[in-house]
Amino acid sequence: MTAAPERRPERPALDIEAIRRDFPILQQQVHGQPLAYLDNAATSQKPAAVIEAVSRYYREDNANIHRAVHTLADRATAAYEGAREKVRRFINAGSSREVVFTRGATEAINLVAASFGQRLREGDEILVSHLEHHANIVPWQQLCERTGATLRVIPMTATGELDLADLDGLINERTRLVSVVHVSNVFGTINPVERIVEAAHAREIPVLLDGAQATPHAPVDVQSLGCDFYVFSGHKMYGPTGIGVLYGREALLETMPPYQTGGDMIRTVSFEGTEFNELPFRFEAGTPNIAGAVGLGAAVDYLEGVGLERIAAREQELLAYGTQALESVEGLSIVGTAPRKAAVLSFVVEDMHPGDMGTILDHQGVAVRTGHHCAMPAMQFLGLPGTTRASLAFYNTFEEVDRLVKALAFAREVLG
Ligand code: 7TS
Repeated sequence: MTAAPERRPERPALDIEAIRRDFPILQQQVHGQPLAYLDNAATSQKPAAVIEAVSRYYREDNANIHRAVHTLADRATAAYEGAREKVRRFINAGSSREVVFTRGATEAINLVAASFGQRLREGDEILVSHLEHHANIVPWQQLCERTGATLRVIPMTATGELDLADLDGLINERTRLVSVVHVSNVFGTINPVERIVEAAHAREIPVLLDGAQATPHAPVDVQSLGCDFYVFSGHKMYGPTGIGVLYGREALLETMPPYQTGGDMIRTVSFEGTEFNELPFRFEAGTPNIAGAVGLGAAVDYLEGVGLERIAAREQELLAYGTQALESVEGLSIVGTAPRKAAVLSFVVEDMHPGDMGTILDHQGVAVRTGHHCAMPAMQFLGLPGTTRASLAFYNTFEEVDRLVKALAFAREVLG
């Protein structure tokens, strides 16, 4: 190992110690070591404000929404719709009619594939990229199998970026939808999605952006991105599991048939037929995850309190430090070296299997993810069975990065 990289001073505006105290789970030890939680791309930890909002909802306000006239039902409805408005503001959607609550990014994509997908015919094309999470591949592949449409793929490069050289050839008169990831969960690459939106819109083709790894890390503005759909998960942005969002442009959502059917998504039902409810309720059949939405609203409040700009700046400092620190580890190669990245560090170490390494790191109190990261096509392209991935959040510290590097050196000793 070479000399330790230079540390930049902590930004005085962000009190990391105070922030870490907001996250009860970070205070624990694992295998006798302080927990260094570096698996934030899988799911991030929850601040007490989110945990308490969910708990308070169940303790004080719980009722079903949009139906009864009693006080608790009013409060529950106000809390759920209040959360929708917070999310609308958070992504700068033009209207809360464009914010549909789902179980997560996966369900949001499945919703679009099931509903928007009904207009697909044999010979049509859906364009995704080689960098996608399985959640943005399999629903389209299944849709293509059902309809006879073809799945086309924007290629990737060895650096974990999109190869857009032939973008204008890939988007053609048969393309019905372009669906690409905003920020890669494996490599951290921030894709030039504006360029893709522009190329697709030149042919009036709608674009879905998978923002699961974007919303936790930097401000997202769906109107300035210009996308038609934007999906994300609450649990990756410090909110609860089981809640996520589909943003859809109102004019487009209006043209789409329901996804699931049942209660709450209807206006009138008789045995002669059913009239569907207005947006966004038309896409939210059944009792939704009310407490989850409330928790997501609290996560939005928390993120806005800390400030997305400050979070992005802090994470860029951690990324720069972590990149330099990992490069000093003998035999280690960082996988994914795009110039614009979120704080994701995927790597392989010569002669070491990622799975073994994950276990040894865990015994040092360092939590990382190892494997294919639900992006097997990207791994296949790189000829790798998997990587080890440290994904950082603003509450992580330079010391935790140092502990990762130390634990890696230890793993090399044990396994080497
Ligand atoms: N899209 C991207 C880019 C993701 O990273 C993930 C989850 C999903 C979609 C699916 O999100 P879900 O909340 O619906 O499951 N990514 C990861 C990961 O990188 N490690 O574990 C889950």
